[in-house]
Amino acid sequence: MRRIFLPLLLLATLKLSAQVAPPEPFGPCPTPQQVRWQRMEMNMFCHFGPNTFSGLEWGEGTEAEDMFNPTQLDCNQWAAVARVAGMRGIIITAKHHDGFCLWPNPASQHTVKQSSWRGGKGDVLKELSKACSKAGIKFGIYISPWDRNAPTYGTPEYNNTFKQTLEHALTHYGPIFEQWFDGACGEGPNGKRQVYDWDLFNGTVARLQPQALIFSDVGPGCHWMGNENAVNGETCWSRLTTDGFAPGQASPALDTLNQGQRDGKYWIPAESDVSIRPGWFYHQNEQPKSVQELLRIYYTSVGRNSLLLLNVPPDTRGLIPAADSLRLVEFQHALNSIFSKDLTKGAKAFSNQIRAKEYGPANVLDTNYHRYWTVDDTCLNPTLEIVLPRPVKFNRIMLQEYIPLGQRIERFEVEVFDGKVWHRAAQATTIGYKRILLTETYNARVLRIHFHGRACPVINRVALFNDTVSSELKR
Ligand code: FUL
Repeated sequence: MRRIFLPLLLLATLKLSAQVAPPEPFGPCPTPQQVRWQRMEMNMFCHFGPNTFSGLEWGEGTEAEDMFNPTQLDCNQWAAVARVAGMRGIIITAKHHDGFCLWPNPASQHTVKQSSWRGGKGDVLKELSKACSKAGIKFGIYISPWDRNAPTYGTPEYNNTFKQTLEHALTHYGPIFEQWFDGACGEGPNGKRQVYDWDLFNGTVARLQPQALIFSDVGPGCHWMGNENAVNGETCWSRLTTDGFAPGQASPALDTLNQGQRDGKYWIPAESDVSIRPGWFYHQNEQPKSVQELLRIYYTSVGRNSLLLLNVPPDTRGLIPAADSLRLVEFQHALNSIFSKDLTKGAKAFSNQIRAKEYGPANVLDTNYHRYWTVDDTCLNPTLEIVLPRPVKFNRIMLQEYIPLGQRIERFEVEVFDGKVWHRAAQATTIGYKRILLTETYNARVLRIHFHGRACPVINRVALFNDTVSSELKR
């Protein structure tokens, strides 16, 4: 009797607990593509084109096609550098404002085909897309709507030419993970400003590459976060109301882009684009940023609920210069030395409220992305306690919300017990996909986090790290 009863009882308990439903999603939520994209965390941007050779940042559009003449182009080297640096994707300036196309675009007379580079047979998009797929890196393209070369720019006809440009680039180089649009707009030869047909442009991307995220000032896939220094708002909602706005001059205010909107209607996460060098394009006399500066960039972008798009410009040979690739190796080494050792190892987690066994607090300590701690729907202010197996020195606290169920936390406080007294270590607002708090160095035994949610918190990770490379960074 006992022998039958026990397994049955166990089964019944398991079944009962398996029946406890997860929390309802809160507010607008990401699509599976947006979740996959956010989890990439860091991508590489490559500005490459006639400006690489002229030393300009914005080409005039009148540059001779022959100006583009990389002597040793090797996109496998770019992909290898990206991989070593921990980047998951590469986005290239397939066409910048000067209009020059790095692929033989039949909708333009200003492309690699008209140049004498490789006898007019060269195609950077072909080489890079191949190199990326070989290296297991995703491939994305930046195609500037502003075109200082196109004769029809400034007229409605240009929108159709631009659509054809998109159509060609989006159908010849395999899957595109992100289509990058900037909002820059100028006047055409007729002296008129172009009126962009964004519905046509976005619709073309959605039709041909439905899985691609569209970046612009206002999304719809992900949005510019308002500056080019990768300093995201400490409060950063992945929500934005973009109705009535457009990329460029009609975009929302910069601080709105920087912080997102608590009650934004759509899920449009932030992307931080920044260059490893002062310019976007390669200039001989410029140097890459220091590891300290790159770490700062990481903390104020990835650490504040944003994806980092780090520009690393190839030089006139068509290679990423040694100074930059070396710096990226050092950067990756620093990230690894900080984040490969989660100091909560062996810790135990407790909470004052539990929804069901499968949503227990221990879930915040494992690395399974889809396992999270959550509480009853009505409990908006639970407390989580992490008891460390021994006193642990740390100065970085990482938290992650399980964003498939929306962004729910609007405030939280962290207290730390060092064996004698409690310290108020941090007080912050949003978490989102990832938040890294930069604190004093504590020698802690217990960590207590008080969450304040707009709906019951859903937290999939809490981790502690000790950064000895840039411990002077405190925010
Ligand atoms: C801006 C452009 O004007 C810059 O040249 C650069 O490409 C930057 C990433 O986007 O809109």
